[in-house]
Amino acid sequence: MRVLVLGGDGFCGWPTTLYLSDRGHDITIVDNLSRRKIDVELEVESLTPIRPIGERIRVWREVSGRELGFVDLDLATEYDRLVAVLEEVRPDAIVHFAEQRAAPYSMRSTRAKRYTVDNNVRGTHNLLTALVDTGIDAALVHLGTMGVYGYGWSGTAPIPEGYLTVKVPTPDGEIEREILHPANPGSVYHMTKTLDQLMFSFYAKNDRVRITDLHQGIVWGTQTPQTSRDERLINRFDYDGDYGTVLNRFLMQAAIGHPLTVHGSGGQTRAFIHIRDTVRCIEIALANPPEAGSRPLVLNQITETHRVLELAKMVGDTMGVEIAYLPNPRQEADENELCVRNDQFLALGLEPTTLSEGLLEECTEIAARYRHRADPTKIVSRSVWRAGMETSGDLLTELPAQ
Ligand code: NAD
Ligand code: USQ
Repeated sequence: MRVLVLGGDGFCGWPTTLYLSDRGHDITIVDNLSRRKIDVELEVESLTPIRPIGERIRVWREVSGRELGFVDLDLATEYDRLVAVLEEVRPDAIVHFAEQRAAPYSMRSTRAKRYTVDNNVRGTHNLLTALVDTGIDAALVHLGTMGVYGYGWSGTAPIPEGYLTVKVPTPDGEIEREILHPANPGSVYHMTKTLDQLMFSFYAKNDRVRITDLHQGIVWGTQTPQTSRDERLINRFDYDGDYGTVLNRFLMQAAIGHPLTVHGSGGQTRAFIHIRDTVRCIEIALANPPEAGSRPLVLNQITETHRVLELAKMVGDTMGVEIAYLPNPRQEADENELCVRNDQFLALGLEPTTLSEGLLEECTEIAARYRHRADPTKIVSRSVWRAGMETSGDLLTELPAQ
């Protein structure tokens, strides 16, 4: 297939690009490199050294013999160029990763809130209108989030895959309907994903765009077999208070001897998936698009759920580091249950990679290899959900000697 990977320079997009290329698909990356620019703004870098995009593509050609296209384009602001790229590439499928994806970043300032909404909502809408405008019938696979469902709303009831069956009282008795699961976002970032869902519903209904929305959990790990082929292909490893996600942060913190930064009591339960399963899920979704005219296909892209404290204890016990209970900078429940259906991916052949399979060690090894690149003053999360919320001071200001 000819596949456009929007956001193909990012943490999920780069390994997906290499995986799909390795499987024989023709890939063109579209990315405005905004994620790299946000690193400059935040004065932090991926723990792993990320090579410039041109070098990444050159090295992939050297090791695999395969070409990758690249277009530096802003999905949210360069509509005419987007249309031109679609007309030139005429993709069979599009994978859409190209959004501002950090909840803490989206809450750090009014400017960041406005940027996140403008970037994500306009980008997705531009893509949908461009597909209609050009008449290109490409299957669209979008990376959504488990966070659209919110946490705790349905107690211990399993979260369905996108749609909830409800009974509607009418004067003639109850009728049954399937509706989009109520949206319950916990950050401006998550809110943009709930808006994406509405746009997908409309364009699937009105214009018969074929859309799969993957409600992905927190991705952990860093390398895939493809990104491991050459150090210059290495994937991102975000560890800072805005972009680092919880399990990778704990693994990195343990590797540098930093106490594990549990927010509040650590009772939050979240869904997780390893990066190797992310790329596989995308391949599965590309191979199984919905029919034209049907509602968006929603798949929960997760393999397991864990409580934050349980993860901290597991990492802390294995690696001999302490847990620090910090004031939670987010507005979120102290504790929640989470039970998630993921039957569709399992039925389509996903074989889940779980926490216990040696990948924790692999990830810790990478963190240890690049520990010298860590800036301990970037670790504590300081983006607060409401002005005046308390945050912790730095727990370390210098890297401890090894
Ligand atoms: P990332 O920030 O590493 O990658 C996103 C890429 O998109 C970046 O390379 C960025 O430069 C690009 N981009 C952003 N806005 C753009 C625009 N307007 N035009 C062109 N390119 C643009 O994020 P990621 O972790 O790879 O996440 C990818 C997608 O998966 C996101 O949509 C995110 O919401 C979703 N997701 C991520 C996780 C996770 O744990 N990382 C979990 C669930 C869902
Ligand atoms: N947390 C800690 N300590 C930390 C970091 C986080 O206790 O050092 C807690 C947070 O308070 C939160 C939970 O861990 O309760 C998860 O936080 P996270 O930063 O790992 O994940 P989140 O903000 O939800 O966002 C990440 C990705 C986002 C994706 C989402 C999937 O950045 O793109 O959409 O995971 S999900 O959480 O399923 O919605």
